[in-house]
Amino acid sequence: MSHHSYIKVKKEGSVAKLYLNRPQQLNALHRAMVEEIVTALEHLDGDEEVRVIILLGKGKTFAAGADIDEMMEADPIQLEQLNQFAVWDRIRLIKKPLLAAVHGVALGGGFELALHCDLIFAAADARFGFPEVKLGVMPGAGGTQYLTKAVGKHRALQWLWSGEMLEATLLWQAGLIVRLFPEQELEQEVTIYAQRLASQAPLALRLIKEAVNKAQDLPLVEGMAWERKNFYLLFASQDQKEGMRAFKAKRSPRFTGR
Ligand code: DAK
Repeated sequence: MSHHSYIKVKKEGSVAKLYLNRPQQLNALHRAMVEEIVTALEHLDGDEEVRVIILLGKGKTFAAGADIDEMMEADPIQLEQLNQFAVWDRIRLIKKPLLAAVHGVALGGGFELALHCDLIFAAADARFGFPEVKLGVMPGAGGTQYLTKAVGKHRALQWLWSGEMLEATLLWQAGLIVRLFPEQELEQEVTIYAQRLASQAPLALRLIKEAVNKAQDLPLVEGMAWERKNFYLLFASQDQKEGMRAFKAKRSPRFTGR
């Protein structure tokens, strides 16, 4: 189904895979590529057959950051007028579970893309980093915010100031990566995880995601209100009835997402 230039999309039942596919440039993210990624994510988010989305990289690596060639001569007025983050910010609006499977490196914008996913899985020898400081700039696509929320101020500052490559094991210890696998098993293992997730009630998954994201943004009382609203909402679903009846009948539930 893929008619894209810089990505590849593959549907495997209820799991969709979106591959970054600009391997000669180590999947460096330029504007046209970001546009393709976000448009495809939105398409999959609206596709009833799809329940979980996995982001992966083709070739040697996940993504070596934003495209330096494209940024090099930029000036601030041009950047303001391009308003390229308007596209990027739509990633946050994806409602379905979004998993990153990272091998090779995830640097700069590549790391930020992984941080926009709900869970990050990685190859045991993958490396991550924010090299922006070495280019005389700083992250602009959420790096300082997402990383700080994920690992706290002190580790975030250390890593953002150094610009160093960080071993996946270090990020796993920090709780940012949920599981590590040998690189040759990464895609298969993340697919198995995604398939299991795809058998859960889809509306529950998306409303849990929304509530957890609110927990990161809002004061507790407001977050609790979101939780309660979403909890009530699920009682309007057929899957709530199915889940509870299946429990009583001692059989497995069959969730339809309705
Ligand atoms: N941009 C452009 N080309 C890149 C690239 C990049 N980020 N990374 C690699 N390439 C290109 C290389 O130039 C090289 O091209 P040729 O020389 O073959 O033409 C080819 O990919 C292979 O790379 P290497 O020869 O360097 O491969 P190595 O295995 O030796 O090294 C490396 C791999 C990952 C260590 C190295 O390539 C590297 O350090 N890359 C740059 C890492 C980096 O500084 N990344 C940029 C951080 S700044 C935005 C979103 C995010 C951002 C901005 C805007 N929007 C939504 C608009 C964030 C900014 C950043 O990410």
